[in-house]
Amino acid sequence: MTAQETIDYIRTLAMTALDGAGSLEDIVAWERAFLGAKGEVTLFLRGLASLPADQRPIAGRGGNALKTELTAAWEARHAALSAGALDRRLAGDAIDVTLPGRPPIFGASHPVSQMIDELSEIFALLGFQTVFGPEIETAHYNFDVLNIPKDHPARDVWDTFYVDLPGEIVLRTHTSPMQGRVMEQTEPPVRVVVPGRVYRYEAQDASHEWMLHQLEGLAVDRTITMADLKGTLAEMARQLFGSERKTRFRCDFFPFVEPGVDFAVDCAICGGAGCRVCKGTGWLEMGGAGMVHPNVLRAVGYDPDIYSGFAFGLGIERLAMMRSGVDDVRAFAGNDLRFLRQFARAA
Ligand code: FA5
Repeated sequence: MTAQETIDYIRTLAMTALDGAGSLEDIVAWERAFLGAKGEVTLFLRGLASLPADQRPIAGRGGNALKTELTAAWEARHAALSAGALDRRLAGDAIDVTLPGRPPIFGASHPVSQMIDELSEIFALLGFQTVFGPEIETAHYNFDVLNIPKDHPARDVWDTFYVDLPGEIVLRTHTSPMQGRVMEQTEPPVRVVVPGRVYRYEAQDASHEWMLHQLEGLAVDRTITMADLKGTLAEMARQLFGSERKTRFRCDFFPFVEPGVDFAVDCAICGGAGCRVCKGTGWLEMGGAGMVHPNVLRAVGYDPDIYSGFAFGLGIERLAMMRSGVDDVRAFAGNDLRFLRQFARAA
C-alpha cells in the first residue's frame, strides 16, 4: 500500500466511525483511536522515517493534512453532540410556567389551643394572669389540699389514673390542684386562670372524653363575693358566644367550694330543644364553680376570716363545641384532618 493509499484508508475508516458516533462518550473514544498518542494518525506520522525516501514528502504532507482534517471533523461533531445533549437535558427539565400553582397546605393551631388562647385573652382583659401546672400531680394537691381527704367518698367522683401503687401520684383529674400551688406561692390578691390537660378513667360518649382540657379560674381577695363569680362567668360567656346564648347557675357540690354551683349554657347544637349532646336537657354543663372553701384557704395559710375567693373549672372542649357547633367531643382528639382543617384560620 502506498503512503497515499494508507492515508485514504485511515480517512475512510475515521470518517465512517465518526458518522456512527452517537454520544459524547463515543467521540471521546474516537479521538483516542485516531488522534490520541497511540491513535492511527499519530502512529502513521511516527512511522515516516521507515518509509522509502520518495514516499516521505507525500506521507508527511498528507499525514499532517489528514490530522488537521480529522481534528476539524471531530470538533464539529463534538459541538453538535454537546448541543444535542444540552437540548435534551433542557427539554427534560422544562418547567411549564403556565401551569396553575398547587396551593400550599398550611398548618394551623388545634381548635382546643385556639380556645385556650381566646379564653386567656378574655380573662386577661378581666385582670386574670394565665399560669400552667403539672399534668402528673401529687394526690396531695389533686385531693388533700382541696378538702378531699383519703377516705372521702368524693374521691370516687374523679375516676383517677394512678401513676404509682400507693396512689400518691396521679394524672391530674382536674386543673383545681393549681389552686393550692398558686395560693401557697402568692400573697393575696390572686387572680389566675390555668388552662391544661386533665385525665379521667371514664367511658367516652358524645360529651365525655378520658383526656380533656379544663380552664381553672381563681380569684382571692378581701371582698370577693358570689356576685363576682357570676359576673365573671357571664361576661366570659357573653364574649365567647355573644349575648344571645343563655347561661344558668345551679347549686352543685364540690368539696373545695361552699356554696358550689354548676355553670351551663343553653345547647347551641339543638338551640335548647334537646339532643344527644345535651342529653335532651337543652343545657350543656360548661363547668363547676363556687366560693373557695374556708378549709382550702386554711390549708394554704390564708385566713378565711380576712380573705374570700371564687374558683371555677371550665371544660374547654365543651366550650369549643358550643362555640363551633361540634356535636361530638371525641372529634377533638380524633386526629381527623378533615375536621381539624375546618378550624384553620387565614394566615
Ligand atoms: C371539676 O373538675 C372541678 N374541678 C371544677 C371546679 C373548679 C369546681 C373550681 C369548683 C371550683 P367537673 O368534674 O364537673 O368539675 O368538671 C368540670 C367541667 O369539665 C365539666 O363541667 C365539663 O365541662 C368538663 N368535663 C368534665 N368531665 C368531662 C369529660 N369526661 N369530657 C369532657 N368534658 C368534661
